Amino acid sequence: MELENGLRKALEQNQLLLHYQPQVDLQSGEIIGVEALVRWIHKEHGFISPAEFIPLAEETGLIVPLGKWVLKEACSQMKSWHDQGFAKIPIAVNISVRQIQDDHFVDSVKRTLKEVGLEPTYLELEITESVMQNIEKSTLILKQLKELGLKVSIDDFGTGYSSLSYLKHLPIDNIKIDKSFVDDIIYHINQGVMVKTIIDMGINLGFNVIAEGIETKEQVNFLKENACMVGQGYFFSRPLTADKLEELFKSGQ
Ligand code: G
Ligand code: G
Ligand code: MN
Ligand code: NA
Repeated sequence: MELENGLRKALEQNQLLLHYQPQVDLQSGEIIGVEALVRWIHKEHGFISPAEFIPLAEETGLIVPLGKWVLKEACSQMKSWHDQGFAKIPIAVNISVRQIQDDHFVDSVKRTLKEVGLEPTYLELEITESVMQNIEKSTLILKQLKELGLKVSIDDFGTGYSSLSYLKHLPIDNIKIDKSFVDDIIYHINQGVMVKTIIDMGINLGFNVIAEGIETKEQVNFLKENACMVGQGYFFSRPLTADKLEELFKSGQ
C-alpha cells in the first residue's frame, strides 16, 4: 500500500524518468535503435527497480497512466533527437498486457504520436508472449496498431508458456531473444543450438531478430556467425540517461 501510494505520487509529481539502451547493428557496431526503460528514484528509498514496481502497477491498474507517461516521454525524446539531427532511429517502448487490453489503448497511442509529432514508423511496441492469453483480442488490437504504421516486437521471446503457432497469426515485426538464452550460448551447446534455431526460425518467418542481454565479445561473435543482425546488452551499453545517450550520439559512438 505504501509503495502503491508512493508510485501514484511519483507519477503525479514527475519522479519517474526514462533510461535508454542502444540497440546495435552487430556487423557495423552502429546504433540503430533505442529501448526506453522506466526508472523510479524514490525520495527516501532511492532507486526502485521496475522489476518491483511494474508488477505493482499492473496489479493496481496504475500501469495505464504510467504507460501513457512512458510512451509520451519516450516519443517526445526521440522526436527531439530527430529534430536535433541525430540519426533517425526508432524508439522501443515496453507495453504491459493490461495496457493493451485497455479499450482506449489504440486511440491513446495514435493521439500521442500526433501530439508529439513522431512518425509512427519510428515507434516499436514491445509486448510479451503473455498477450497470447487473449489471442483474439490481442490480434485485433495489434492489427489496429500496425495500421497506424508502427512496429511490434515480441519481448523476452521463448520464456512464455504460449504455443509457437501464434507467430503465424500475429502481425509482428521483431522478435527479441531473451537474455536467459543468450547467457550461456558459448558454454552450453544446447543453449547455442536453441539460439541458433530461434534466429533461423525468426529469419525464415520474415522477422528481425534482436538478441538481448549481450555481455561478452564471444556472445557477439556467436550471434554474428549465426546471422543475428541486432543486439542489445551491457557489452555495448547499459541503459543511459538521455544526456549520456546524447553524448554517445555526438561522439559518433
Ligand atoms: O530495465 P530493467 O532491467 O530494470 O527492467 C526490468 C523490467 O521492467 C523488464 O522486464 C522491463 O521490460 C520492465 N520495464 C522497464 N520499463 C518498462 C516500461 O516502461 N513499461 C513496462 N511495462 N515495463 C517496463
Ligand atoms: O524485459 P526486458 O527485456 O524489457 O528487460 C530488459 C532489462 O534487462 C532491463 O532491465 C535492462 O536494464 C536489462 N539489461 C539489458 N541489458 C542487459 C545485460 O547485458 N545484462 C543484464 N544483466 N541486464 C541487462
Ligand atoms: Mn523490453
Ligand atoms: Na526487453
